[in-house]
Amino acid sequence: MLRFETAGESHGQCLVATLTGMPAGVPVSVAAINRELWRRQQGFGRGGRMKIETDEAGIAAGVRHGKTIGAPIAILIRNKDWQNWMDVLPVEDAEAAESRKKPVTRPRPGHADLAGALKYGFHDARYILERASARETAARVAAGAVCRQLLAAFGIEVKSGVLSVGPVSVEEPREGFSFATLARVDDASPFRAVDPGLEEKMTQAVDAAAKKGDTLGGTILVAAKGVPPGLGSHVSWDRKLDGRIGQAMLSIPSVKAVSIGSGVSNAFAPGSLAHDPVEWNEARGFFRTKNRAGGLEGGITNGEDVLVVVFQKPISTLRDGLPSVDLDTKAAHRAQYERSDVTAVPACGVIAEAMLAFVLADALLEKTGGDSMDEVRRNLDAFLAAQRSF
Ligand code: EPS
Repeated sequence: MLRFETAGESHGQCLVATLTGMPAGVPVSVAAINRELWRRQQGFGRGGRMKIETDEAGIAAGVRHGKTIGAPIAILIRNKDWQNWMDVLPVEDAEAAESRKKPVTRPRPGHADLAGALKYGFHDARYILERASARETAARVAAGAVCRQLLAAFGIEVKSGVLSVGPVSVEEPREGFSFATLARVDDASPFRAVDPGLEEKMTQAVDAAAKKGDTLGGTILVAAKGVPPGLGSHVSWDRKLDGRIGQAMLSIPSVKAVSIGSGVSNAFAPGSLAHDPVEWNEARGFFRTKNRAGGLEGGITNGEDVLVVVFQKPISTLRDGLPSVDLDTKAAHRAQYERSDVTAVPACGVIAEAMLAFVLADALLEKTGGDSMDEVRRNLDAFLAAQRSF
């Protein structure tokens, strides 16, 4: 139903997001998009680039008088750093352009540099890293911010919080995490940690890594509240919503694993403790006494909160460079250093929220159909009424 694409390189003119398939009449606030872009730029351990940029969305299409019109939405985010790279990455080739290039010939293990250079046939990984850079995620966050506004109109809220950075971690409770785990997350804090008491230790861990020229990954809980039952389907592999969430999360740079609810710890638990008992009462209908399934059974939402844990590897750019090989000479050489972050776990949480908002908005529209908000609302209300009288 819903599609989004991004274009743009880290040091090009701008990033672009297009979002197609939104019904007409979704209220869109540019300030709310900019708030999400601000959140993505925060966090202790970010590199120098975040001091250069103040990301702001410009909507070029699809929104008029504060509401979507059903047409494709186009959002632009300018790169302030472009002015420092105009001669390095010009659109049209120019005289002496070759001498202004900033080639990357010693690929970073863990980065797209080598795989991309081999695949696209470049002996300079510059074009690869320009697009592989996590800068692209600003455009995702902008598109996701529009999806959040659709979800908010139906009482669905998406949030995240950092569970761990490097070795500093909260423990998963026996009943699993919940939306309430996120109650104390403060967007203005250095880590957006679910336990603010851990932020000092996280700061020390990142400081210690930075001193050694090292980097740190971490884990994040991403959750959605108010999700109706019946999104996704068990009937085909590609309609299972947990699979679609997994794909969306694994597409985020540096994310290498995803757990739906207590998916990882359930693999080590007996079935009697892994699953969530079903109860029923007049007020709530069917519900669960806990939510280790993360709100998804058979690839279908069950009306409980959707819970996802995202695992981010440490950033692959290390100050001293890991062992690598020069693309031209094939001689052993330390990997090249490019300005980077020591950790970006808090930002990863904001990006994961955007991706979850997109997948849920897509699944909601798939369930309801509808070209206008009125139609979506009518169809959703009818489905929910049928669920209540089941
Ligand atoms: C990022 C922008 C990039 C990096 C970082 C995230 O900007 P620059 O390369 O100019 O410093 O700071 O990207 C990476 C860590 C990476 O490996 O690409 C951003 O906007 O989030």
